[in-house]
Amino acid sequence: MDVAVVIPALNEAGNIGALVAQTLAQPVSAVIVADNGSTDDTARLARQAGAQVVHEPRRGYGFACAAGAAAANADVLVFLDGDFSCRPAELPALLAPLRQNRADLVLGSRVLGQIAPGAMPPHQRFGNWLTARLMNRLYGLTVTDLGPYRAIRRPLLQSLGMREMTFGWPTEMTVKSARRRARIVEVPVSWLPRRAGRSKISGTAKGTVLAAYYILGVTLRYAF
Ligand SMILES: Nc1nc2c(ncn2[C@@H]2O[C@H](COP(=O)(O)OP(=O)(O)OP(=O)(O)O)[C@@H](O)[C@H]2O)c(=O)[nH]1
Ligand SMILES: [Mg+2]
Repeated sequence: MDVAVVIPALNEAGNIGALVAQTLAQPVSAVIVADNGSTDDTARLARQAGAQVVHEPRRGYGFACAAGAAAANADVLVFLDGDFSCRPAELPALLAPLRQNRADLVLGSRVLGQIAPGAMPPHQRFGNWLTARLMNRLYGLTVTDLGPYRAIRRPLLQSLGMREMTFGWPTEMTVKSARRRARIVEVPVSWLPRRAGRSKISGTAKGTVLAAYYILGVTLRYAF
């Protein structure tokens, strides 16, 4: 099974070099950093560490993930954040259900795993819990979290016709896969506080409100 890792990154110069190096130490064939218009050294440091870098000037988490995915031709795509909040060493566990051919989409659950102190603010914990319950109710799922650390078969992703190019991207992937009756499996993953640099989503009021709005909107949109 050929695996490519896509890392969306916006101004992650303090994290990206070591993150790429640790990811390349895993059984993967490529690490693609989707540089979302960074104004720091993210692209150069990513390349220096051995990543393939694609540039996506349109701002948005989904735009970055989509650009990275478009540049990959592996059987399986893994997404992980560029701020070191996910552990590359947990990749084998994330990939196991795909290798065993019992999943098409594997979601890393931080609720089932370990959340480091200070890594997830209470409002995000509550919002994730509530939305996961709503998603389960509407789509017949049994998920516990809405995390970004995930692995998907590339043909499935390509068939989804992804449209949410900002905060709604991970949610759209999950609910459309559920609609397709794809096999969705959760595995426990760790969640760490971002190692360096500034928060753009959960650590800011604007980011939190926008993320909640998009995540809920997408959860409802594809339900009926
Ligand atoms: N918000 C945002 N993040 C982007 C974008 N493009 C890429 N990213 C990356 O998406 C990942 C998630 O963003 P974070 O700022 O870590 O959001 P968060 O995890 O909610 O917040 P903290 O971990 O508390 O900083 C990081 O790797 C960002 O660098 C973008 O356009 N907007
Ligand atoms: Mg983060």
